[in-house]
Amino acid sequence: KIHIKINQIPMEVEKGTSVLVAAKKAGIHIPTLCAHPDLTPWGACGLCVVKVEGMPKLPRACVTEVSEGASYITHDPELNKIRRTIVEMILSNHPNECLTCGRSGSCELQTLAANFSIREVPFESNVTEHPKDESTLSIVLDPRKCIKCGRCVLVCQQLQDVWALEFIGRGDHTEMMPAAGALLSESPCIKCGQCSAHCPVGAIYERDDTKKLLDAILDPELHVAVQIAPAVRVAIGEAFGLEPGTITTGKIYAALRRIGVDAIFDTNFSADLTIMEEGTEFVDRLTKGGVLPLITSCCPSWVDYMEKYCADMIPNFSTAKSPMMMQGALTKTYYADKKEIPKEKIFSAAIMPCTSKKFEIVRHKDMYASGQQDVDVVLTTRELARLIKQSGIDFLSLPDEGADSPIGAYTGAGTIFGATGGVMEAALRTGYFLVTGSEYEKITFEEVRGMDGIRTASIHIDGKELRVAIAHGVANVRDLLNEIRQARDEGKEPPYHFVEVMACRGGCIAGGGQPYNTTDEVRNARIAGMYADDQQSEIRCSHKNPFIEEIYKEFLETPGSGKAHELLHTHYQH
Ligand code: HC0
Ligand code: SF4
Repeated sequence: KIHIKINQIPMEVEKGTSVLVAAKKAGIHIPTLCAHPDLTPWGACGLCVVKVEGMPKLPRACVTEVSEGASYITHDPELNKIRRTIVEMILSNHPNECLTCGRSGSCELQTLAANFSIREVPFESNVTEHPKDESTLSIVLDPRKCIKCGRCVLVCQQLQDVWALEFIGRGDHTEMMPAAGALLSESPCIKCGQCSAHCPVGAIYERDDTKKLLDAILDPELHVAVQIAPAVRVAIGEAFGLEPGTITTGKIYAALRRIGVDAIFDTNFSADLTIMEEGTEFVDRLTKGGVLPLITSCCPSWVDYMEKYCADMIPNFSTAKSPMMMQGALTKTYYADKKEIPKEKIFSAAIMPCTSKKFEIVRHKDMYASGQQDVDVVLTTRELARLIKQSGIDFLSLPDEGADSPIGAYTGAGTIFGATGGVMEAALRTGYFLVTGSEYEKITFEEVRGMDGIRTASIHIDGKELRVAIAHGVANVRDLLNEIRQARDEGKEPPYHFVEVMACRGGCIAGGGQPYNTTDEVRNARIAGMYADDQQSEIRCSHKNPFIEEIYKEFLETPGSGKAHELLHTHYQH
């Protein structure tokens, strides 16, 4: 432990703690535009300068470790003046477009300018002209608004190991963009949107598709059906002042009805269906000697990464579509038939925590399994929050409503898909039943939960050992894949039977389209919300969802049937 004083308050902190983090522990907020708890600090913006008693220079709190006996001053009129000048200089290079900026109201630079009472900028304005990059369906890059904090580059390189964004150029001319002037669509970008979730300003943001949904609602010819993803329900409340992890499922349904949607379904229903299809595929491979490990494929950024960088693993991928795409295909077939609505008159929308889902809906011709585009538009959690606000809905005072039938009811297994390890746990609950024919009494598999980047566990079912592995955050995947490849190339038994991968740290609860300010603390709270939703569910195993049993009986026949393959499975390409 190290003993320090911050603003004359004595405190004890762990060795290696930065002054920035120590101050936060003392309840003192030092401003910064570049540091983020997910990323290695690099002292780029200079806003976090502090004073150390007895020392002439002003160290940057984010990259300075506390030293024994030191006394730090974090705020005084002189430091305020320095910080104000830094903000003014950044503003002189930043376009004055707050009114039409997607980050207005949540922009960290705007907040600083407001807090420092900046009324005019004393420096000459110098905004670099650069066209927007709108080449992907998921995110928009607006380099003119970039303040060169580097968060997007660090997240793309450190958390995702993708390197789509790089520091291009030197000094004042540095730009954060794909190498060699390429567009994002030509870069290795996997559309995870983590850059947009970490950008403090409006330089990278989700493509806004709210208008597409509103236009469909306005069209009297169209029947608008919306599904909501597992992770949305534990995060959207943050946009209305609720704590991360608060479950607001019933209010989301109610809000969508008031916005004018005709039918409200839940992606969690299809998560249960995915378990039936993927679970059957797994048990089939296990018992008939198919390619193992089976690797989950419901995360579109992970699919994009795999197709681009590890196509040799395609045989390992589950052919089951993601729950979102299954739900879309069923909306325009099973539901359309039941309601006697022509499928071309159905507009199918999805609310997702993810920017990559915007691209998944057109990623392969299999995404048109109904004969139409199965999902017409994807809105992220952030977009839905805006839509609720612009619709004049007081979210917090909404009643809790239910989803519509028959593809709206879900089990606890469906909901935990949103957390890292959740797909694995849901699959094990049903896998146990598929293998043994009896129910697993304990229901939960705590050994696959947690936030370690790679987790492995041995599960014993019916006297057989099942080895499973879970990775989240693409940077954690490489070692795991190499271990699997090595065993394969040496003709050895695979090190695992079943592997779950999610591209974002924490899983979908921390997807690139979730409310801002996601840290591990927030991730853990949202994950706790997912497990609480599971715990309070009456039915907690996918195979026990009565509507799943019904859809097989009425429409899909059996898991893995020809019809199931036609609608619910997909192909991958090199
Ligand atoms: Fe996910 Fe999904 S769990 S990818 O993380 O599998 O986005 O929340 O909707 O499709 O269900 C995201 C979240 C989903 C899908 C589900 C899966
Ligand atoms: Fe990198 Fe993901 Fe952003 Fe693409 S979307 S640039 S992969 S962080």
